[in-house]
Amino acid sequence: MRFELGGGKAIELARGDITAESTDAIVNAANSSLMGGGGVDGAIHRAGGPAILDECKAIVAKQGYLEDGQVVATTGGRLKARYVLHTSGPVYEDGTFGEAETLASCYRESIRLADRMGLKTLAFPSISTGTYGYPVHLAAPVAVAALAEAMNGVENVTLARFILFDDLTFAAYRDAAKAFAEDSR
Ligand code: AR6
Repeated sequence: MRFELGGGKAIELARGDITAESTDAIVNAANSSLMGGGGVDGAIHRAGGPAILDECKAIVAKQGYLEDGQVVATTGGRLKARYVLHTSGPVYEDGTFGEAETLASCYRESIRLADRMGLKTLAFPSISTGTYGYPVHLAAPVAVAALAEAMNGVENVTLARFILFDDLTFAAYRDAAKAFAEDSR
């Protein structure tokens, strides 16, 4: 499913496994330690191999833990994607702890970093809606709006894909993207 943003830019939604994506970079829903974990983080480290963790360790040694909503880049190791952008989403409490702002920052800062790196295509998982407990029907509209807004503000990134692991998550993002497209007409 594809949503045109104008200016030759688009957002696509697909069901699937993000480790198989051949976009220039994939985004990892990591945590601030950058030491790997379960969910999509575990899958990316398994598929990409140990080079990714080595690079994460070097980043933490140099600049300390990653703040929530911020992003750092490593190479993709054995992945098809050349780079992995690691971001730490918010742990969802009840929505009053700035969770939406932090979640939006993950998407916005990933797009901006990819753009500074000269990348054109990027794939995202549904950040924070697994282990971190963000209800997907609340996360999806935040994610779609933040991504569309950030893409409109950059030069190089022309395609962002949401790669969604299950039917419920896909449906939530499809509904959010349709509503966003209608609202922006
Ligand atoms: N491809 C695409 N999406 C996936 C994949 C995959 N291979 N595997 C899982 N998902 P989660 P979070 C979906 O828990 O909530 C980790 O331990 C999953 O179904 O991976 O941001 C980190 O180290 C869900 O829809 O990330 C952190 O400690 C979505 O990815 C913590 O979990 C996000 O689920 C981050 O939690």
